[in-house]
Amino acid sequence: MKKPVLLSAALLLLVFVGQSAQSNTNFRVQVNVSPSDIKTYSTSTAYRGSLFGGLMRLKYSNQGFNFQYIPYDDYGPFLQSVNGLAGNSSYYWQLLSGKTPLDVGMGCYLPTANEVVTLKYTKI
Ligand code: B12
Ligand SMILES: *[C@@H]1O[C@H](CO)[C@@H](O)[C@H](O)[C@H]1NC(C)=O
Repeated sequence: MKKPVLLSAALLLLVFVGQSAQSNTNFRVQVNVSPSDIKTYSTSTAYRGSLFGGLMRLKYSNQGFNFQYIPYDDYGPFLQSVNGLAGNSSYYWQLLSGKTPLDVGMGCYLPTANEVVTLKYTKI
């Protein structure tokens, strides 16, 4: 007698879990200007959101992080400056996950939970 009730409750729960929004992805951003000038920040992006989203949230979170970008039609935003330090003809802001350079820009990259994404001021 109680079984159909339990079964419907279980089905409702499954439907709810299946359709509910997934939680945000928390990750960290390390700004590496030089070995003696490294700062780490915490941020988040939407579920399967972009690194760009995480940097925008970080900028708005008043942790003292700022950045500027140049939009490119094909590849999305190019990271031009971080905390006032801009790239030029000899240096650029390289994007890495741990020690591995990303093979896409910040508009295409989807950070995973607890990942450390590094923005490294690097000689071209
Ligand atoms: C040269 C080059 C660079 C140079 C550009 C400056 C220079 N000295 O010329 C430097 C070293 C700065 C660079 C950096 C990066 N690059 Co690059 N780059 C290239 C490359 C080899 C040629 C581009 C080019 O000269 N095109 C010809 C000119 C005439 O066209 P253009 O539109 O004016 O080219 C400009 C844009 O391509 C822009 N650019 C270059 N790389 C990137 C990356 C992104 C995300 C954006 C938005 C713009 C951009 O700079 C070019 C010169 O002004 C291409 C691959 C290829 N063979 O096309 C990869 C390529 C465009 N880069 C790529 C990547 C991933 C990056 C980085 C994210 C790598 C990293 N891990 O840090 C960084 C950008 C980080 C940031 N600050 O946002 C990817 C983009 C893929 C994608 N879908 O996002 C490509 C396709 C290589 C790949 N992995 O397949 N890059
Ligand atoms: C690029 O910027 C770096 C860091 O500010 C500076 O040391 C370098 O001289 C600049 N290079 C050019 C070509 O402007």
